Amino acid sequence: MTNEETTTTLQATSPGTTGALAGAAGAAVGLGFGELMEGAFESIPSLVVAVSELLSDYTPGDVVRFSIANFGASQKTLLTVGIVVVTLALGGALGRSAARGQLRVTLSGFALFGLLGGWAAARNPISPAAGSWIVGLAAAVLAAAATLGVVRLAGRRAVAAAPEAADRSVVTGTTRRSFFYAAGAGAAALAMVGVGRGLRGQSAAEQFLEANALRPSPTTEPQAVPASTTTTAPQEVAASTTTTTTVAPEPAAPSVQAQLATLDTLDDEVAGISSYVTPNDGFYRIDTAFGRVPQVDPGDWKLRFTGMVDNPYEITFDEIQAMDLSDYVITLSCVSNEVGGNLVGNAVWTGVPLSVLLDRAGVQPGADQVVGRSVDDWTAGFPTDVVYDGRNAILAIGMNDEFLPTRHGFPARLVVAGLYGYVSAVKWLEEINLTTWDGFDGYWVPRGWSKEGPMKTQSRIDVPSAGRGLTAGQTTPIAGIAWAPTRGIEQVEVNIDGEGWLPCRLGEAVGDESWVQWHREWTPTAGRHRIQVRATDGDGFTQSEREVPPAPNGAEGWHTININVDT
Ligand SMILES: Nc1nc2c(c(=O)[nH]1)N[C@H]1C(S)=C(S)[C@@H](COP(=O)(O)O)O[C@H]1N2
Ligand SMILES: [Mo]
Repeated sequence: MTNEETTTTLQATSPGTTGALAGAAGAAVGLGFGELMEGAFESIPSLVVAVSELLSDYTPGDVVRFSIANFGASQKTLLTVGIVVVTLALGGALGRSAARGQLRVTLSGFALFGLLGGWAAARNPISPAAGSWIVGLAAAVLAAAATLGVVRLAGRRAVAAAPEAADRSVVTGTTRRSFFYAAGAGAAALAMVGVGRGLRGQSAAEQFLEANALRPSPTTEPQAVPASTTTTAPQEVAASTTTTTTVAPEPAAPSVQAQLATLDTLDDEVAGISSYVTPNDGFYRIDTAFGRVPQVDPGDWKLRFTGMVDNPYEITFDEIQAMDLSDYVITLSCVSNEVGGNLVGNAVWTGVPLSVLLDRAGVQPGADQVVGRSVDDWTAGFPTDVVYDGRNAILAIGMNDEFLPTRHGFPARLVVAGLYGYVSAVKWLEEINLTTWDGFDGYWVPRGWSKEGPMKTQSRIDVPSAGRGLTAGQTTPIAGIAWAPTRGIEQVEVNIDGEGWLPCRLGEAVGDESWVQWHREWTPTAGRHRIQVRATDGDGFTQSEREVPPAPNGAEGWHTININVDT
């Protein structure tokens, strides 16, 4: 390369490239600062997370309903990546303005960013408002300073290298130099993210979980009878008899732990079937929390009973642990679970009946809705009747013999048998509010999902799974799960190639609020086969072929798989 060519290259560089690089790097510095602060202060949310929450809260119901229903993990990642990309792009545009000397545009742009970030962080129910605003605005100041810094440095070097090309009103820089400085700012941004992650450390919730184990549930005590039967029965007896007779104690049913110990499940028998109890780390997770799930310090936490009750009260985590805890096997499913989907799990929940807690509060007449509210201000409401109709509606602190994992609602959540999670299963619960049915709509209701969410009867084929090689003439299991809490599953049938419904063998289950495993052997011929499943619940209702999408109140239809069998 000759000297002359070098000069030409320098003169040809555009302020646009320099500015875009500088602005994107500046925006990265702002975002990185947010991550650093999130790591340094437990209550400050990441700016990216805060903006994700903001966007998801203000997304019109229809969009949420049809494209990002109930926020699974992949939609969240997409949104987060999208926010970072858009922020860098907008930063780039602001950087270009800076390089063209339109300082006012750049500064007001970053100021808007700061206001948006501060507002998004401050409106998060867990974060302190003042601290959030400071972080948002400081991030914007740093972003603007980094942008202008890179533009300056790159510009100055260009002027020094090619003085004859210098135009004071338009700062030019070489692509290489601006890239160098922008990369420096970008590295600083990444370093802040790294340090932030390093600082994050263990939350009080995680420390508690590491140091404490849920006390083992008794294997000999009778299974808890829903409180409605124990509290209302004596009154009925007193009203109908004149002599004072004591109610005979119920025959001691074996505890859930004892039942589980001898339960004849299909776990060991059928390879590939969903285990009867879903392990905690394999249990689906659905919630609106972005980034780290809420970390609740059990030492500070209280659950409040409010609204239309005679005695509003609060209860601590220690007090709940000291109560009469029982185990309940309850299947939980998400309303957005597609036919054949995996947003469903079966767990042994440890807790106390909600009726016991509500009776202590004294539910007032007309309070026909129970609304649970989480520390992150998510809400779900269900009819007060379901607490007293004999099903298990519980405040849970344990899941499969452990305290609730943070992902699943530590320190306490609701689990109501027979209701989809979106109308009942509040995680990180902090308030139970009694109100009227019309007095409040839970989080997903104004977003287009039904106000009532009774769980539908559903079944799923686990094996054979598409893509796994089967050989003609070799017997193989067809197996899966079926659920209809609180009705229970009466029968499961499969239909192979439309040749008629064949009954399946059911595994044992604890009660009617749990899913059942089902199984049938099959010796296929070579070629393509279609397998369908349908379940009949304890009410005698059989799943119909009609296909219904998840919105607005749960999917319907027969799970159908197509399988190729080799010769
Ligand atoms: N705080 C809070 N609780 C929540 C939600 C939420 O977004 N926030 N989502 C609900 C939904 S839609 C479902 S399906 C269940 C899922 O519970 P899991 O994540 O423990 O499986 O939690 C419910 N509880
Ligand atoms: Mo859900």
